[in-house]
Amino acid sequence: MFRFFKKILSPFAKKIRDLFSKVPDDSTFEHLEQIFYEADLGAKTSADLVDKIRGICKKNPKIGTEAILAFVKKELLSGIVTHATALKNPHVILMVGVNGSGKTTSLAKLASHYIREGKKVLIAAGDTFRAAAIEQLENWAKKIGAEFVKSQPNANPSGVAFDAIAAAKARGIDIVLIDTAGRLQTKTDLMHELAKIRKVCQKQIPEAPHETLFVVDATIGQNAIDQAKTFHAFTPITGIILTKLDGSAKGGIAIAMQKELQVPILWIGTGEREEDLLPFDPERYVSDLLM
Ligand SMILES: Nc1nc2c(ncn2[C@@H]2O[C@H](COP(=O)(O)OP(=O)(O)OP(=O)(O)O)[C@@H](O)[C@H]2O)c(=O)[nH]1
Ligand SMILES: [Mg+2]
Repeated sequence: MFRFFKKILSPFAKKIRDLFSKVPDDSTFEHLEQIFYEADLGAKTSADLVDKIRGICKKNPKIGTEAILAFVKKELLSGIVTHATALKNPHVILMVGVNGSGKTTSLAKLASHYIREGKKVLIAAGDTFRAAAIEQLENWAKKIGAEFVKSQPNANPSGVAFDAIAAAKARGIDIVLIDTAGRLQTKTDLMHELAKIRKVCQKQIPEAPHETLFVVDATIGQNAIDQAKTFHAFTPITGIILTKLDGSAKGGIAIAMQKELQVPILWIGTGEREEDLLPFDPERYVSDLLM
């Protein structure tokens, strides 16, 4: 499964190795900053890292490339949050994010993951704005064998969440996954609606939703961080799903996001099929980044 990460991440380490195959000078460090920046590590992290590496090279001109890479690895991992979620019964997961980020697909992938683990899963069509969105999710539910709760198009999404959790309690469901409509983080009224959905979940189970997962497209680069910050301000995000990493050559966004937000990336989307979802392991990821 980690061959995927290696494929997208290994050019990063190769570029650094090539760069340090010669005695470093000022242009080496400029180049290095560019490599970090292009990998989507963000301007500040890139500049800070280069300053530190420049200092190390000055102090120890004979330091080898592998030692530099080991230092980069340590730095990238510092401050990265990890987590373990204990599943509640029923365990309620709310999916949020901007339009087209991959919420519905990721929800189906997660549902499929839990079903393969032997859990009873119920999916709630909380994106009530479009009939097509309800249909898309219903098709997934049929395909993967999940129970399904929906409303009429344009019904109140909070009502669907409320009904879904009630049904889950009555039917002994383990996992409830609630889809929501995509929304731009600048649309304040829609952002407030997310808070309403959360409140209604709490009427059914005081701790619900147990997870609020922010789904974000890796190919949009640093904008992902701004999006996440605004969502986080309206509705506390407990984890991130980074999608479409198969379409991005820039693995650094995963590191930059966690450092900036202090919210763990839990899953990574690597394609459009239900099995294209990988759990995110920062240690392993950074190792592959620097292979
Ligand atoms: N290549 C690739 N495509 C993905 C991935 N995740 C989702 N997609 C595709 O991205 C498109 C949008 O996915 P959806 O799951 O419908 O996105 P959404 O966030 O639910 O969209 P809205 O409900 O319209 O806001 C679909 O064509 C998906 O197949 C991924 O990890 N990799
Ligand atoms: Mg959707």
